[in-house]
Amino acid sequence: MQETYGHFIGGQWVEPANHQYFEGVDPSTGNKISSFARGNKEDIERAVRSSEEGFQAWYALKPSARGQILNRVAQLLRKYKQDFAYMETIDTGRPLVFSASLVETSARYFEYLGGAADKIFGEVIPASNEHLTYTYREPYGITGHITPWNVPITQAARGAASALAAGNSVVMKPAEQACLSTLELAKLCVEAGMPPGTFNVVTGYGEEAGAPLINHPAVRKIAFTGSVETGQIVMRAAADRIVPVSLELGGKSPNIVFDDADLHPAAAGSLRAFTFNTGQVCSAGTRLIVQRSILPAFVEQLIEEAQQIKIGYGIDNPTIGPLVCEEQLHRVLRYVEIGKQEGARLVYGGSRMQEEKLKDGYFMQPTIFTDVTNTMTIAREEIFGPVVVVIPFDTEEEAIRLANDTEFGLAAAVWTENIHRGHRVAKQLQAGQVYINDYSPIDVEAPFGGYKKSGIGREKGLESLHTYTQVKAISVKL
Ligand code: TXE
Repeated sequence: MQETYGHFIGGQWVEPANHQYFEGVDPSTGNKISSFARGNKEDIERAVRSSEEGFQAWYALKPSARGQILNRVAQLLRKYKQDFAYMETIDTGRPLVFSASLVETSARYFEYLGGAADKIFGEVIPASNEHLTYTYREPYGITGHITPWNVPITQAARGAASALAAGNSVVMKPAEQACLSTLELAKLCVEAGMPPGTFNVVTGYGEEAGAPLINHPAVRKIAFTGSVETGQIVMRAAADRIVPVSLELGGKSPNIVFDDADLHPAAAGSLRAFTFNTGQVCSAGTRLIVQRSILPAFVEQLIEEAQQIKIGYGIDNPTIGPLVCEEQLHRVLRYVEIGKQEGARLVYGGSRMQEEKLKDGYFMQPTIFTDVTNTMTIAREEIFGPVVVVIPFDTEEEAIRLANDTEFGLAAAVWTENIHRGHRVAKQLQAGQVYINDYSPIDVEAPFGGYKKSGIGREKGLESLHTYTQVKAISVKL
């Protein structure tokens, strides 16, 4: 870890064109951790130019050679797991043990997609008897990635590993709130043998560094994860240039608990669903839809579970750490006020932590609202903090209707001991991922992405290789 970071372009640290830096802050203490380059259009220009060369060198390699390098990245991530976990923790506040597990997930992205690099097949198509018709899946060239701050290491690894496995080069603009691990990951890729320029990182603010990246004519594919509002800006920019865009946006994911569910694991899982990473997860289960007959017992169990949560500095391995920055804390607390004003009943939490040790950090209690209707603001808008709304239902049809009554569609869950009902309900839920009797995003092998306003396209799994390739059909007269 360095005191000052430049951009990572062409395999080296590069000073920002305007010589300006901004401070990264540890959300547990409010203390500065490092200074980061404040990128602008000139820096993006430089990164894209370098990435053109990077693409030529990377795509010239045999697919299996690219795969071997990606596998080496995975090995190095494991070798430096503790260092990366520490960086993630001081940058985001997340408990160290979870950061370490996310470094392992990141290694898995490189390993899994590295293994796929030489298995991106075309097809022979029986079009006519006089022709041989076949397809190639080809990379786009330079891909531009804009990532958020909630899980920076896996966001960076997920997009980069897929794009690189497919033969593209990458220019990434991580979120200004947490960019440390993305920079170090790009450096690690060079250590693993990736040609310089294949994976460049420009840090800075959205409008200054993100906008020139998505508008750059040489960037042939854009991948964005973040808010719906910024996603719309990204999509408009992509429309102006007619480049493909994949978007992974927000969520307000329903988590349905039927009265035949095993109560204890359902309550524990439902608590994890909205508190993991202090609720800063796009697929968090934030609308808890509970069958009325078990509502009092379930809420009581949920509160009991919430009381067990330890809040503290990520480095001390609590259950949850702080929110990522002061702005996010205030945003979440504003939603708590809106919930109260709308008539929802606050039955647990709802406040910033006042404890002496925690008062300078951005900590808040897990928060549970009952007496919520699905039309309230706190049931409709993504809060992105450890806040859940509990909504009752009577029948299976009503549960499905409530679950789907949202403009989002990223994830959903169903808790029931009735296997027929579990599958039946899962099939009717409008979401890109559905969990039955669990609330835990599936590992790197399964596709991930949103229905409705939660996004377009899929990351993760082999499906992500389709996101980062275009198809060419060739026909030969026999
Ligand atoms: O997001 P933004 P913010 C949601 C969550 C959160 C809210 C706001 O509800 O509370 O969004 O977070 C870059 N051109 N999610 O403001 O603005 C920006 O620099 C190009 C859900 O942090 O979308 C950062 O790198 N880029 C989400 C990235 O976009 C621009 C995770 C995301 O920032 C830009 C994060 C512009 N004009 C927030 N403006 C999820 N789906 O996981 C900003 N950026």
